[in-house]
Amino acid sequence: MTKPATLDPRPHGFDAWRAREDFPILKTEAHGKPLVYLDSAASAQKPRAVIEAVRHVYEAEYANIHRGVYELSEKTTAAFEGAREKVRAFLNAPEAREILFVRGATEGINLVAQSFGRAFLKEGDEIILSALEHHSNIVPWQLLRDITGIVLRVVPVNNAGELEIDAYAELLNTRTRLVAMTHVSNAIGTVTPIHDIVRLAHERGVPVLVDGCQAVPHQKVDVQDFDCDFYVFSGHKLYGPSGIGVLYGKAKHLEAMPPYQGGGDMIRSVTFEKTDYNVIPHKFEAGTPHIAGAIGLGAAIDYLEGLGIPEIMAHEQAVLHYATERLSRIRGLRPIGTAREKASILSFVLDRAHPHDVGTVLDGEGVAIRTGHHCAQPLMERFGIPATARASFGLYNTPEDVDALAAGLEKVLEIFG
Ligand code: 7TS
Repeated sequence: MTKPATLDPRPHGFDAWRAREDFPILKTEAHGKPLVYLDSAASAQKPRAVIEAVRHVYEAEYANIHRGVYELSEKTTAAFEGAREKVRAFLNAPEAREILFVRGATEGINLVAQSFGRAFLKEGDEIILSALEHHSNIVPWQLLRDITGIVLRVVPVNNAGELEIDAYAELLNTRTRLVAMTHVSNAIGTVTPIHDIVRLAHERGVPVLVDGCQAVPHQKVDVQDFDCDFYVFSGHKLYGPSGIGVLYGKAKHLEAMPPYQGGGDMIRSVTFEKTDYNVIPHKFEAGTPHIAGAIGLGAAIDYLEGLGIPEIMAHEQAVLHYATERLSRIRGLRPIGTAREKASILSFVLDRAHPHDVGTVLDGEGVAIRTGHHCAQPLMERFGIPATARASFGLYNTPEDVDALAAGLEKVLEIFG
């Protein structure tokens, strides 16, 4: 296949065509056609380095952690804690004890809602969210609202899907106790101005939780530079295993917060009368964790840093621009989300076909995209639509993938046109 002249294959010191070789699944077929995977925002595919790291754990280095006095358990513990250190460096967090392993972003947000929220928030206190949020950053706060009587305030977005920062500044008031905001919208790709969000909140002494699920795969994240109080992401969107994720929290918050779950590993001593809790991070890691998952996530971080995150970002931005231009030539296609700053996520609707029909026709062509509300129903409502078709690009996507998407959409028009 010839590469479109509009996109130099290796303009950024990054070779996506070579990187594709690292992902065995990209050699598979769907409906007898080569798989064109355009759903990395839902979950990214795994490079061989991650698959091998997980396999190595189970074949050679597996035992339970933090408890065995024997060599094998010590080795596994060292690998698990080594992964924590890799995450610390990846986020540029000051200390490894500020990195909590959780099941994913969803659990990380629920942890903050149930621990920080129940301990420190009371009736009438306010939390600010945005219209861009994934349900994972809405529902945990509603559960907290049902228990405590807090009030949720929502920052609107403009027609391009950009956060209305002036409205945000106005929502901040003396009752605001927390801001919980996405870094990148999963549904439409908008990148939010995290520096401004944090600065304005901190001017009022309000802590900020950032949902970084869709940011970490696409850009360098530095929690000290952002100065955010909490940052969450899921391993599976970062080319790592599913069932493992990260909650970064400033030590001063994590130390003040009560445990989220009780069980093994999170205690120092237990009697029937009284339990002394362990230090952070262990206080928040009750029970046997996803050991191989954490180690696999560490391998994913090594892999990405080997390729270069700025280089990956430049490549994905080039693919995004190529796709935006290419799809603008599809008759009746309307992009949803046209923010100036976007991650490589492209949502759209066609005036002649429902997104689910678009997804089904594309599937027949081997092209995997996500259709639906993307767990962001309030955002769909904002745009007056029930659903979109969404193509999301990872480091392994190329202009040929965009061409396959465009060809599939032409087929949709033939059928529904
Ligand atoms: N926050 C954002 C911004 C997300 O995109 C997602 C998942 C979550 C939280 C929840 O992550 P989890 O790993 O705990 O489930 N987003 C998507 C998506 O866009 N398509 O499928 C899942």
